[in-house]
Amino acid sequence: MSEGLYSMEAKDFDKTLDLTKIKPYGDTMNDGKTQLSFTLPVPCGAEAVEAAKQLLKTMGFENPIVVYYKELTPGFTFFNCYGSCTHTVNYSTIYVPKVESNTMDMYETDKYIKENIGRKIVIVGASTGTDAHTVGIDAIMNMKGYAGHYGLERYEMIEAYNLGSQVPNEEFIAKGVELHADALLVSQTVTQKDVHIKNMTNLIELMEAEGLRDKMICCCGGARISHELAKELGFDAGFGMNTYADDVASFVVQEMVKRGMK
Ligand code: B12
Repeated sequence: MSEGLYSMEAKDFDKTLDLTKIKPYGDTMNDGKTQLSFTLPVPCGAEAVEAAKQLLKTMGFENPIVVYYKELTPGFTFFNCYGSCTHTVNYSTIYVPKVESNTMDMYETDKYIKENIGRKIVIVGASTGTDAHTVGIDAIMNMKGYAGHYGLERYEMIEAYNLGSQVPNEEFIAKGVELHADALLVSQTVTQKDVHIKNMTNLIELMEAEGLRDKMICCCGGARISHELAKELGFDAGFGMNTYADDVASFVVQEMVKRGMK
């Protein structure tokens, strides 16, 4: 066997896992290996590659390598890079607020509604404001569901209304009132320039102004939505990526019972 990496044995590699100092794992523990991509507003060429490497060093990456770069349009260069992260995070002290409910499947939720609420509940959902993305709210509401989880339309004890996308907040609230909604579900995908924050804040303000806020449970979801953000904005719960109808349905019905909503 030749020199260098090939002559190393498993015992030569770092295997220490210290949860107070975690960093990215590439080939071996604590090597910090990270892949990242970005665009710089400069013409494609050697100077652009050097600028990308210098930027990586400033970000705290050792041994920066540009593995791919391409002109996007004149004056703009896209990069894929690797580097070894020099920073660490104390994982053991991390606290993340989460939705506190027991997640039940569709059958369990239907049974829970029958036993604890005694009537069908009404849930109205939409992708609101200027947001045109429907796949997220469809994943939660459509009969066929998503990734093996049935959507709310399939639940025997839930009347689910999916209003689609780009629904203005005023229209969304009016529909909720008309249908006697127990819960409103907002989906937000576009977060550029914090457009989701403005839109979701506006919804809560309108509901408060109309004296409706405590009459309906308000949940939001989307790839960049967290429970913490949702609570900050005045929602009851927020659901991020890898959440399903089960999660939000379980939360809504348990919250209804907690609040005595019959
Ligand atoms: C498909 C798509 C589109 C389609 C949408 C078609 C449709 N009918 O929905 C089209 C082509 C129309 C589109 C348009 C645009 N898009 Co687009 N799009 C995507 C794409 C590729 C996939 C999104 C998706 O469907 N994901 C699958 C679903 C299932 O995931 P999800 O939405 O996260 O939902 C899950 C959870 O988040 C959660 N969830 C979601 N909502 C809710 C709600 C509740 C109540 C609950 C409980 C849970 C929940 O449950 C779901 C299941 O687990 C993403 C990139 C990507 N790969 O993610 C970009 C992306 C979302 N789009 C983006 C952008 C910028 C746009 C445009 C603004 C582009 C433009 N300049 O025109 C426009 C939107 C214009 C507008 N007014 O909204 C950006 C958003 C960046 C940002 N964070 O702001 C992304 C991330 C692409 C990118 N990297 O830049 N897009």
